[in-house]
Amino acid sequence: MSNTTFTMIKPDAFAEGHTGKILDMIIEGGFSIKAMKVLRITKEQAGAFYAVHSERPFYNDLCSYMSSGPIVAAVLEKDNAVADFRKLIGATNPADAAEGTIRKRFAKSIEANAVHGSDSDENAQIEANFYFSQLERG
Ligand code: IDP
Ligand code: MG
Repeated sequence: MSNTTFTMIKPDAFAEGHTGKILDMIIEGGFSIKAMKVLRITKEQAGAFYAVHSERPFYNDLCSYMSSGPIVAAVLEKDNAVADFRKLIGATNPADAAEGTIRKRFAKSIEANAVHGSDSDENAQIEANFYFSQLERG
């Protein structure tokens, strides 16, 4: 599965109309979109998705934020997808994100940082399965 990663366009970026430009950067970056949908998740679903962070001080705010409006969820393919996508999105904190990255361009804060990207092949699989059935993923 080293050719697959999972992303979300987060509520602030979606609400501000950055979806088209972000998808363009993803496609220009050499990724193909294997599955994609717009949806809203509940705070409980956000809590399950980010369960790994449940002990962190920002967890409750993060779950409220991620359920505050529509998001885009997508499965992406490219050789070396996980690492290359983390490079394309940039550091978690936009203050540390490199020029030309999606977060540098669109993130508003360390929390409202525009996009999600999986951090391992294993999590890419788990996260894609969280949002998409096998049928939807093809
Ligand atoms: P990542 O999205 O770059 O992998 P993680 O450490 O996995 O970063 O954190 C998950 C998400 O939690 C971040 O994308 C961001 O939205 C939020 N977050 C991370 N660290 C902080 C923080 O220190 N304050 C507020 N929100 C944070
Ligand atoms: Mg992470």
